[in-house]
Amino acid sequence: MGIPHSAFYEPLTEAAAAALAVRLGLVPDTILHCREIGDGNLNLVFRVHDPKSGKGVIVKQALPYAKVIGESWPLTLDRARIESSALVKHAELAPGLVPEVYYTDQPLAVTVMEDLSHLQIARQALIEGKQLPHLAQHIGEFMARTLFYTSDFALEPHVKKQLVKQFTNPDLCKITEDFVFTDPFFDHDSNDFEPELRKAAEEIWADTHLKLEAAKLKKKFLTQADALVHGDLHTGSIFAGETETKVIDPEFAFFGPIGFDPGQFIGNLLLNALSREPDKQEFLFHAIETAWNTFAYVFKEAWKNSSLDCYSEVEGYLEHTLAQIFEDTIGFAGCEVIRRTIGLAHVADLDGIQPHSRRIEVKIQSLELGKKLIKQRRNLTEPGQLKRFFRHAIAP
Ligand code: SR1
Ligand code: MG
Repeated sequence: MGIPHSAFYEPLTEAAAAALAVRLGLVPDTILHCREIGDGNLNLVFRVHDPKSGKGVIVKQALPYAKVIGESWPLTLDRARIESSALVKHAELAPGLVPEVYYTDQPLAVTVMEDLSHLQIARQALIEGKQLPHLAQHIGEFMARTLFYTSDFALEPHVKKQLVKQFTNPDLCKITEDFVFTDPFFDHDSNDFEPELRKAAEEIWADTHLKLEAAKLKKKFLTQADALVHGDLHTGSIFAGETETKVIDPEFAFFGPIGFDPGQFIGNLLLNALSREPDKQEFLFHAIETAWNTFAYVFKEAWKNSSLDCYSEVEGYLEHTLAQIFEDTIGFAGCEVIRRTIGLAHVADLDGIQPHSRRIEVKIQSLELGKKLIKQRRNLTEPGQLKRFFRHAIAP
């Protein structure tokens, strides 16, 4: 684009973010609005917007520490490179389902991308009771395409291993290893929960069967380099509207187990279901079925049309692969549900429940659900079973 890259890192101000967008020719050099709108845990996010033309862009910058914890916790700026490379890869594999990247500056840890302000973060929309008619199908497609086409089923081994190198992401993986797969299962300082949940948390820490199953899932996350997973595919990483869906924030992307993304997505739909009265949960179970069925359908079609694996036509191999992904999905969903209830970084679906006594009741249900998803994941073989499982798991 002819714009010189910066030589060194410094956090942007609103004025500097606006100046960058003007320099890139993405917004006119008139009276601009620029506001830092980041509400996530890690980064600065500026929206630069020209009210006259309606044109806008997002300037996202990684901070050298985790915003959610504070400056005492350094965090690699390399995550900005991972995020922009993953957005580009995702756009290639799942066109229309990610924001367009206009510019990246690695030393400055900046990615400039499409403004999606006409859409709403899916978590917030679901909390408000919106149904997001295409969310589940779009996410099913996104997961199948990005996961299948970055796996050994679709790539030559050298190409795949080159990508594994490019997306090696140890610092961000460590966050997930700690906060999703470890700390909530132990009496760790990072855990965060209401005093009324202490007994339920202590039951988790003492549950050796649960810990054995959590250890197996953690091992998969650590070692199973199946495909380029988004790595943080909760409903806060998705913009959605009536017709459009865009997956954002792949800074946690790395080569991991295929079931991780569907597990996080389904886990977050279950968290939203927990926050609702039973007669308002139906949409979520339907969305879970649609997401999985779309994922499985698109994955199967890709396998039939594009698999390079000489074993792909061996009877039973595709079915075995999908059954294993489903089992992992349910287990990872269970870890996500527990972590968002007693670990670090909660979700508004549960934390926003009023009154306090109801919130505690629901969080206890959430822990029960999470435990059973992990321990009984092998008993579930298709998404249509989840509604009954859910009701049974949270029954008093
Ligand atoms: C310290 S970061 C906490 C969480 O925020 C991100 O969105 C990930 O979910 C991470 O685990
Ligand atoms: Mg994020």
